[in-house]
Formats: sequence, C-alpha cells, structure tokens
Amino acid sequence: MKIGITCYPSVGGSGIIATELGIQMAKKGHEVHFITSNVPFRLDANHPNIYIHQTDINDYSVFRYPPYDITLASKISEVIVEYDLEIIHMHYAVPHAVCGILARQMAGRNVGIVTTLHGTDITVLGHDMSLVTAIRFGINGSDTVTAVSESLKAQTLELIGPDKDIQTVYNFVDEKHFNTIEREETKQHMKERFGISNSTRVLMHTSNFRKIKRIDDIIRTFHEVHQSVDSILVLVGDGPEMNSIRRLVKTLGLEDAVIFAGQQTDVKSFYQMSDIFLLMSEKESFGLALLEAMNCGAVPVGSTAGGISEVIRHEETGYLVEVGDHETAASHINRILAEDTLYGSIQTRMLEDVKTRFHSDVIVSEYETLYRQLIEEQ
Ligand code: GMT
Repeated sequence: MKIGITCYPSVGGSGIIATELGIQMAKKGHEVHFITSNVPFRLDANHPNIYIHQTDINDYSVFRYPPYDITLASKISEVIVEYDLEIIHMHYAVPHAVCGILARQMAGRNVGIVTTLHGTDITVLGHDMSLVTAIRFGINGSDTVTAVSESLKAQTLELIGPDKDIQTVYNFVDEKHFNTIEREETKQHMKERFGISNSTRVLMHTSNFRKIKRIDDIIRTFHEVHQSVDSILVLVGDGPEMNSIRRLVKTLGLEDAVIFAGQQTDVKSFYQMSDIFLLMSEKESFGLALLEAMNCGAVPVGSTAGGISEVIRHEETGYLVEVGDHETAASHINRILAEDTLYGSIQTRMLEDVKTRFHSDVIVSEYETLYRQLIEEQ
C-alpha cells in the first residue's frame, strides 16, 4: 500500500503513535510518506520505504497568521498525485482531517482518508463552539475514523454528534524500545547518576506539564508517601505549569526529594528506574506514557479520567483513584511499596496485560486491516 501520514511532529503521544505506526507499516513493506511541518521527532534513523515531505510554512508579512492548514493541504495534494497514494492517515480531526479532505479535492484523486482522534482535538477543542462545526466536518468527511479509547469515542459522539461510525483502536507500545531488558542495571546506573541510594523508592511522572495533567495532585500524593517511605519523585518534561509546580514543591518543603529532570531524550531509563508511575490528569484520552512506563516495569497509579481506566485495571495491573484524590493514591502507593509480594504480582500481571492488549503487532495489524478494507471499498 502507498500511505501518507500527517501528524504534529513535535513531542507528544499523537506524534509518537503516528510515527511508530508509519515505521511499522514501512517494515511490513508498505510505502510510507510523512507529510508534516517538521521531521517527526522519533524518526531518527534511515528507514527504507519511508519518505519525508516537509511543508514550509511561510510567514508572509501581509498575513497576520501563517497559512499552516492551506499550505499543508496543498503539499498533501501534491504528494497524493506524485506518489499515487491510496490512503492518507490524518492524526487529529482539526486541522489535519480537514486538510486531508481539502487535499483530496485539490488532487482530484480517490484517495481514502483515515482519521485518528487523539483527545485534545475533542476533549479541549470540542468545547470551543467555534470549532465544533470544523471538527464534525473533518470526521464526517473522512472515510474511516478511529479513536484511541472507548472513552474518547463516547465523548466525541456526545460533544460533536457526527454521522460517522467511530472505531476504537487503542494505542500501542514500541516494545523493542520500552521494555524491562536490563531494568536492574539501568536502575542502578540512573540512581548513581542522580545520587539516589539503592533502597530509596522512585516515583515518576512525565508529560508536557499542562494544567489538565494536574501535577499538583502528583506532588501532594508524593508529599504523603514521602512522610512514611524513603522515596524520591522524578519529573521529566517541561511546560506551562512548571513554575507553579516548583513553588508548590518549595512550599511543601520537598526541594531535596523532587528531581526536575526537564526534557529528556532517553525517557526509557527514567521509566526503568521507577517503581511507580503517576498520571493523575483531569482529561486524558489514553495516556501513552503510562503504557511506556508499564512496559518498562513501573507500576501505574492513575486517575479515572478518560481512557486511563481502560489502560489500568484497578487492583490488577495498577491503581485508579478519582480525579483529585491524592490521599487514596498515596495510601495505595504506601501499601504496594510496603508489600513486595503484592508489588511483584501486580507488576507481573501488568506486563502480561500490556503484551496482550497493547502489543504493536496487534494494533498495527488492526490499522492495516482498516487501510485494506478502505482501499477495497474505494
Ligand atoms: O497529552 C498531551 O497533551 C499530548 C496529546 C497529543 O496530542 O499528543 O496526547 C493525546 O494523544 C495521545 C496519543 O493518542 C494520548 O495518549 C493522550 O492521552 C492524549 N492527551 C489527552 O487526551 C490530554
């Protein structure tokens, strides 16, 4: 198959999934064309069957805003014609599905459009009445629409009310990279690097530090755990909430127990160092970082927001608490960190569950089937 992919190439779960899916499709022998504003950040090696088409977004002084969407649509249409694409896979309803629809019209070709909804396009933009019509148009005008969780599918139906059927296709983990191989060695090396003693337990969070991630709940959870357990919290990433988080850490007297690691390229080593991974967002369509951390052996504690409760099976593969309930989160953590047998059995079930439900082979095949069905129908 000849497949075009458009996503936001910067750091973020949707970009990771789009890139990894493209790599896996290329490995299966399909011809994959990334049509993006930059080279996707996890596409760092030379992959056969992969082509990258970068759009130059010109900042003309006559325009107040650079015409990203139109430039992108124009580029996608050129690639459709030039390479005879059969499928274009758009990640995000707005703007990318809309760009895809426009590109198909510009190209005048019968290319199939698959759109994947990742969350922010629905859970945040879907509340913006000025965008609802565009989101609905992007969904209805696509041939196949997928959502990364049942929860996101339900929210899309409720908020946007599209005519289109939406299929849930879960995110997957790149298990060749995120795994437990050499976990103990990495743990030891990382602990030495950060001056953490062997017996100290490590809690971790990574995200883009936006308000919806509720990092303050993570700090408060850790504050309670730290009172009874020799522990440290590692925060990986950066974002708009960072200053207020630093203030909270200071106010709670946790400066010596919280490591602000900033943006990191080797997040895997941080996951492997961690005993517990926290994701306590108020909105989260899936939580890809959870899956990566789990496959690296860190037991997850998450909020019940969105798709998190589809990823974590409460008391079987991790723990779930209501949004904002840091006391219960802390008591779950205190308990599993105190009971090695309990921790071990949850960790074993967690690794098995990720392998069964979120294996890349399973999910990539689901997308491949969707592409094939669409080509046959065209
Ligand atoms: O979480 C973010 O803020 C980034 C965002 C993105 O667009 O990459 O992530 C969304 O898509 C990911 C991949 O499907 C999901 O794992 C995240 O849960 C989702 N974020 C939200 O729903 C807030």
